[in-house]
Amino acid sequence: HAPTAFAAADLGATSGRVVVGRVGRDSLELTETHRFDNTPAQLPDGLHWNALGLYQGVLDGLREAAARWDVASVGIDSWAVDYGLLDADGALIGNPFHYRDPRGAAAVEEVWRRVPARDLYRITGLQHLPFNTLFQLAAEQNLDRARTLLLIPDLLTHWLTGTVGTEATNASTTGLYDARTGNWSTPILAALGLDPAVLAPLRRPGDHAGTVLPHVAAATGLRPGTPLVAVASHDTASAVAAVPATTADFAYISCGTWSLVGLELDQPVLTDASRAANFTNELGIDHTVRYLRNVMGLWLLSESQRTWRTQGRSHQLPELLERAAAARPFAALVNPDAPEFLAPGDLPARLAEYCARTGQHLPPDDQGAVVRCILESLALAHRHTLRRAAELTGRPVRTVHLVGGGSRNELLCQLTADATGLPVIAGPTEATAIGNILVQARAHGLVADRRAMRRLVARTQHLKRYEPSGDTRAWDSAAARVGLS
Ligand code: ADP
Ligand code: LRH
Repeated sequence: HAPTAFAAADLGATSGRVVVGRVGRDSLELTETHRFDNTPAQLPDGLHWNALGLYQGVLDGLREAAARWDVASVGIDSWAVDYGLLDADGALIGNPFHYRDPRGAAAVEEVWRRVPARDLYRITGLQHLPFNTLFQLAAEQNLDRARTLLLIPDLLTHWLTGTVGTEATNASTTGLYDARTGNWSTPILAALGLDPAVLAPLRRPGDHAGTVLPHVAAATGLRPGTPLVAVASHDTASAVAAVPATTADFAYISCGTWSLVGLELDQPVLTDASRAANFTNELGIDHTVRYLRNVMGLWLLSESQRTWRTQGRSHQLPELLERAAAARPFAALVNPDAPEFLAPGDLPARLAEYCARTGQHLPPDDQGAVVRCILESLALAHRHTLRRAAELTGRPVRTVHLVGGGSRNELLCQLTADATGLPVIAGPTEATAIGNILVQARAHGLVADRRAMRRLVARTQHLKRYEPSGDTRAWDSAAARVGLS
């Protein structure tokens, strides 16, 4: 049998890409047909995504895909939480807000007055992040005019097909989704005064999500009637689906703009201890639970690079990582999840301020020291989060799978192995696109189940193993210094 081609549109906060996966009985070959920057824009009313630019990038990638292969279906995933609103004519109201805009944070107290945080957790199992959809909606100015709310991948699916739906893994990040019933939470919607009719019906990964509109087929060269498959449209859910684990005792770090650090479970953990540790129970494929925490991730590095670029200084990764490798270990450490690192702006300066406040010294223009500080601090947060996850679930962890763009950062992989005292298996880099493709392939009948998906990834993709150095004592005292023991 010749392999079948599936197209994944994968929109990350750093970049968007279209990847074609050719899936055979025992083969998986990937080609990236297009990659484009995802650059937000600060407007007078706040920080926004460029939704039409992303749509155009997806069309460009699909056109290149269709020129080279007979594409059997298309799937779309993106970062979580954010949404667009459609009016009665189906037109997009304004530009979607970026989750790094502060408007959600300003609405948190008001939401908690209506539904106490403890009740929210009991129902949704969702970690508290100030930008969760429900907080953004409490600050939303356009709800009166809105007829339909669509999360970002669902908005693009709507533009490609005309259909309306909400994919469930991403719905689980809104704060409006009941983790116990698998439906929108009527009590939360009522308490917040949200009209349930604004929320589109739920779709599950593998569901049919419509066919490309005639003008989309004409613009891309896709066969008329090419289906869209609802994949795990939350990028992290697709990444976890593609973790190349071959045993049960694994943890994962989906490492890109964010580090999503945790375990795959069968049942949510909704205890007070879990809430206090701010672990989330987001939905994975096959009703699995992604029990994890957001760690600030390589945003700290990419935003530092952006700062240095605007200052006319060197900002290329290979050079920065080389300097970090040569820098003095444990010179300065931060808790990467400090809220002051969330917003865009001069990150080296904020890291330096944090260090000054905590009796450390970090010169913001010493690039080697800054990058070393970021990577060691991330490794400490990885270690802390993995240990908490194991404690809260009683599950042993013997291997860490690190997937996403961060798996190409050899220093970070080694530091994570050293800090955790566990072997780190790095790769694949494009786990998210692979998870997207394999859910389509499964819907097409080419892959049997989740384990077969993972085995296929493990057999076909380039992975690199990092052994821990063996002595975690230096890491123990470093962790204590930043309260991450
Ligand atoms: P997202 O999906 O959130 O946009 P990615 O998974 O694409 O993020 O990861 C992007 C990050 O991966 C970049 O910020 C960068 O730090 C890291 N990265 C990408 N390529 C390399 C590389 N060649 N070496 C080291 N790090 C890399
Ligand atoms: C990673 C991610 C993460 C969310 C954040 C908004 O791309 O989807 O899982 O918490 O973006």
